[in-house]
Amino acid sequence: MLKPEIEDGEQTLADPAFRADVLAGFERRPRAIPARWFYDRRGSELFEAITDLPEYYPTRTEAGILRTACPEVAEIAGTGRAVVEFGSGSSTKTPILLDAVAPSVYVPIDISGDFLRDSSRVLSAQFPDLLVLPFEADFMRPLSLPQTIAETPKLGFFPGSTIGNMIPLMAVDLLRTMRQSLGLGAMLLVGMDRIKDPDILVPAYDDAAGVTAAFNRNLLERINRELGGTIPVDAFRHRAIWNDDRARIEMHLEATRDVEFTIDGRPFSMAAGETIHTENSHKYGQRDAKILLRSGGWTPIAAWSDPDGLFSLYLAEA
Ligand code: AVJ
Repeated sequence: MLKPEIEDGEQTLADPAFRADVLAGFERRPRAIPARWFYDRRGSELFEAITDLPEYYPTRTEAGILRTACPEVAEIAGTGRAVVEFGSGSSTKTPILLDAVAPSVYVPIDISGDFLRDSSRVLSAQFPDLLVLPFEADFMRPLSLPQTIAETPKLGFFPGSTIGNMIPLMAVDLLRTMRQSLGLGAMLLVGMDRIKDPDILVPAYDDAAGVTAAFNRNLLERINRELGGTIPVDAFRHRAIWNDDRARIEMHLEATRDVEFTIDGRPFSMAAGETIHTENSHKYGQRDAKILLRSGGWTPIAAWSDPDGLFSLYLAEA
């Protein structure tokens, strides 16, 4: 995913929602900023680099599961569905599903029009017979899909364990919203990362090469770039911790000394040791995942995992 034509260091026009989330996030205690703001151009590049790290198993594991599962998904879901992807088409996973299901229509949904246009162009070139209908929207809200596919049953696709970024309350809300958006007779294929030994989980979010640390700190750089911030980024340390009680990896940025800075002209200060909570990545056991799906109005009908039980893929029906 590439966001074009912005030079590094150039002050870009700030998204008012980004500004509001950052200011509110520094005001509250504990300080917290929603994880969705990681993904500016630099953040998306760093995330791509994370997916290639030896410690970060989810992406390659899920791709492996998809290669086995998708032909079976096609058998269960049948042909003639429109595939609707929530968070638009990453480079490697979407083609695996499209190859197996051979839908006539593919609807990638993303909040960023730039990413959406880029990934749609790539997929259209790869699948010349596929009608690609990019849809720029916040998939957390109910959406009306194009009238042309009103009668076509949908197969929702929500890979990458993105659902793990949400606290369960929000995840259930989203599942219900998806059910409403996808309509009667819909199915949903969703990837969830599993609970496992913290000795595997923590390094996946705190890699030896420091790419995840750079990804986390880029949020502060983005604030400086887009909101005219003066945060001393090198005074912050990346932290990844396993919260066993809530079954999630948390990422934080910890001030290593007392710091004072401004964001959009407003003064802020943090004492050494204080943190900003930047991400949750919830992990679900197989029963947890099924309860979550049912709570969101979906009936699980099939599940697939890798041989090591690191990651799972679920197929559910509305
Ligand atoms: C894209 C949200 C699934 O939680 O594993 C990777 C993001 N953060 N390394 C995840 C992420 C740090 C990733 N998701």
